[in-house]
Parts: sequence; C-alpha cells; structure tokens
Amino acid sequence: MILQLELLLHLCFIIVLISISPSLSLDLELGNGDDGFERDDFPAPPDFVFGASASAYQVEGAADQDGRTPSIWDTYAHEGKMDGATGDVACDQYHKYKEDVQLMVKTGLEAYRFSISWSRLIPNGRGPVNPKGLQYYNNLIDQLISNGIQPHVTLHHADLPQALEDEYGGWVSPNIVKDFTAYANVCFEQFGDRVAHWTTMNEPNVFVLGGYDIGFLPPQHCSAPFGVNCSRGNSSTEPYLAIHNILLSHASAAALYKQTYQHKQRGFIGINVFSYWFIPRTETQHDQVATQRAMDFYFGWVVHPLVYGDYPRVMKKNAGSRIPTFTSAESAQVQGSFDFIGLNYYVTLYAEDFSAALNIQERDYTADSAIQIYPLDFNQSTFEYPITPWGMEELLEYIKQNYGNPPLYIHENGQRTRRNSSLEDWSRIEYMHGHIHSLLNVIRNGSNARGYFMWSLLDSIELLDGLKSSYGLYYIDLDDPELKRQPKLSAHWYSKFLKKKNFTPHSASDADHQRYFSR
Ligand code: IFM
Repeated sequence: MILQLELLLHLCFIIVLISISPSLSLDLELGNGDDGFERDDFPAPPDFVFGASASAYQVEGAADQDGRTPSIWDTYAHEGKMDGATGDVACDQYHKYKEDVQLMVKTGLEAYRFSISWSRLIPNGRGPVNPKGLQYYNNLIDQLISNGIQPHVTLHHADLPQALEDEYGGWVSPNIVKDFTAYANVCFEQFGDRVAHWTTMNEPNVFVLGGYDIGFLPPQHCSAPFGVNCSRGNSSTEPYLAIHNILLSHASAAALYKQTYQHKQRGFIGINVFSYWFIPRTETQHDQVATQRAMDFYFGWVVHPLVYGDYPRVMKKNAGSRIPTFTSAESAQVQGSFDFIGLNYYVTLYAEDFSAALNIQERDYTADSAIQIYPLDFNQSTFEYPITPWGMEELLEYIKQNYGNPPLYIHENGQRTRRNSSLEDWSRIEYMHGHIHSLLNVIRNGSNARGYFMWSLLDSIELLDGLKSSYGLYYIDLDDPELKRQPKLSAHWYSKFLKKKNFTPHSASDADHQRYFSR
C-alpha cells in the first residue's frame, strides 16, 4: 500500500515536472536509476552496433531532381494511393543529409541503415550511371564516416525502377536478375571502399505479398478473388515467382560481391526478412502445427532456401507446381549466399489452423498457408503495437536452433504512433527498452546478434499508410516548409542509453516490465 502510494506520488511528480520543463524532466527521469543493463553490456562496435534505419523513398525527397526517374512507389503515390502522401519531398534528406548526420551524432548513433534509390543511381534501372546520384550517395557515406557512423546500405527497399516494371514486369521476370546484379556491381564498385555492410533486399516477403498477392501495394499485381482492382497479375503464382527471382537476384549479387570485392573490401553481404513471432491461438495440436506452418510461410520462405537450398517442405506441398523449383545450380548458388540475416521484427501474433482453405481448388499464398493470424490483444483500442519483446527472444532462439545461429542484425524494430501525436512518446521508449533488454538476454544465451537498428530516425512517409502513422525518434511536421526536426522523448532516451548512462523509463510500472519480459 505504502509502495503504491509512493509510486503514485512519484508519477504525479514526474507529470508535474514534464509539464514544467521537458528537458529538466528528461535529465531527471532518463539519466537516473539502474534497471540492470546498459550500452556497455553489449559488445562494443564494430562487433555490435546500435543505430537507426530509413529508406530512400521514405526520407530522401528530391524525387524528380538531378536525374532521378520514378520508382513504382512514385507511380503508386501519384495515383493517390498513400492517403495523398508522396515521397516527392518527404523529409528532404537529399538536401538535409548533413543536418541529419548531425542529429545522428547528437543521438549517439553508431550506425545508420539507409537504402539507395536504384532509379536515382541508374535512371531507368539499366544503363549509364547518374553522376549526381553517385555524388549524393558518396556525400552521404563520407559524411557518415567522417562523423564516426558506420553506413549499412540496403540496395532495394521496395522502390523498383518503374522503367523495369514497364519493360518486363519487374520481379516476376527472370530478366531482373541481370539488371539487379549490374546495379549491385555499380554500388560495390563505387561505394564498397567505405561501405562494409550490404543488404540486398529489404523484407521481400512483405512487398511481394502486398504487391503481387493482395495487390494493395505497388506494383499492384493481383487477381480476384484474392485481390481486387488490379489491372494485371496472378495471385496464385506471382508471389512465388517474385520471391524466386528475388532470391536468385540476391544470390547473384552476393556471388559477385564474394568473388570480386570481398577479399579487398573486407565487407559483408546479407539479406533482410520481415518476421512476426507466432504463438498458437489455442493449445490444440492443430494450432500448434499451424504455428510452425506460419513460421515456414513467413520466415522460412526467404531464409530456408538460403540455409538449406530449397523452400520449406510444407510450402512445396501446399503450393505444388505453383512454387518454382530451383535447379541444382541455382540451389547451390542460393544456399549459403549470405554473411548475415537482417530481421525486421515488430510484434507477436496468434496463429490459428485454417486447413479448410486447402480444400479450395484455386489458392493464393494465404490460402496455401492454411492459417489465420490475430493480434494478441483483441481489445486493443490504441494505434500502438502491443509490446512483445519476449516474442523477439523466442524468434531469435528459433533461428539459433533451426537455422544454424547465423550472424544477425535487428534491422527494424520500433513503435508505431499516430502522426503528429505527442513528443512525449513513452510507448516508444517502453517498446525500445523492452526489445533492447530482450536482445541482451538472447545474446547472453548465445544468439549471434550483431546489431540493433530502431525504425526509424525520422517521422518519414509510411509505406503502409502514408501519413497516418509515424515511427521516428525525431518529429517532422510534413506541412512545415522548413521540415524542422524535433527530438521526441525517445530520442533523448536512446541518446542517454547510447552515451552509456543508466536509464529508467518511469512511465511503465514494474508490473508492465515483468509482462514484457515473459509471456
Ligand atoms: O516503414 C516500413 C518500412 O519501410 C518497412 N518495414 C516496416 C516499416 C513500418 O511499417
């Protein structure tokens, strides 16, 4: 009782302090206390880095400047599909990169993960390199390095050049392998003397499902009844075809890097995958089997071929002849074609058996998976993700046990809040605090994790909903012509942590913390 009263008084005290002076309260609340872990508990850079992530279309802007041509996201956004938002200006990092690097320094970031806009570097996807595009990425990389921030570069973050989509249908054509490899070659050749961490693709499983099955994301391929309002596509076959060509493109670029560049540039190449962690909706045998199937369909679709040279058995069984077969040469090239796996983890979901879907003659990927998924908290009225770091622990343990414990980066992890909501983003602090603590637990348990990148440095254009949500450490009012960056509480908190001070996110109760760390 006394303890509760003390806690209540303490919380009131914090609220009063926050309303009087945000910076004063920050120093008091984020700089004190000891919750049992700090930056130095993790390996030091370069063995382990903390950073933040972003992607070209979401932050760069300057969409039609200096020779850049449209990507499939420009087309989609200009058709009004992103709530009226476009990446035409976005956060204008193209012009404000120096300012943004200074924000990173101020925050204490050790690494910055960004992507290259293919159609800025090689307009039209193939052919001559755009000198101004080259100059921009050279400038950004140099700026990062001269400020002691490690660049981690993604080659493809959902923004395929529109020209390649128009010419041969992009990822559904095998022609893409040659063009992607040529693009990767330019990047390795031009930037590889300074960039040591290359990721070929960002979460292909998400952009393929959105773009080729349900068809609500670019390039909007789909077929009824699985997706509607698409002018082309085949939801039963194209998602499988697209992932196949993505894996072959990744493997081809990785082979090129390993054969031609790695020995002199001493870098690493990997691929990124999005994954939920799943738990069975009920304790029935059916739901338990469905939960494993969910992991095979989400995570295994991309990672199984990389580790074992083929798709998970259950995917081949359920998709039959619709999932392409690797020739033995392709399988050999794909298997082992990575130095690390990048993981985008946000939340844990329930999986429920839905084997009835397998009785339907014509199926898409979702029907083939024969599962239904649900959020953990059915009553959740807020926009924010339930905080489930224990799911990330279990996912990393699963990868360790089933996929040979590869070197791994958490490439994306972050809390979603409503755009233009409070700068006092306690839920983001609680979210990051919980996940970073969980990461430490799994590292202590032998997981081969090498870094943590929060999503995202800035409130950028959100690919999934345009202007509804934001993930940034720094708030930007996208209507402000100056696009001023303003730190949220989470930026201060991350900074305190990275600068090796102890911290305690006092807005969560001890009970909350207990809840985050165990199921
Ligand atoms: O903003 C996206 C990002 O582009 C890809 N991963 C998920 C993020 C949040 O939705």
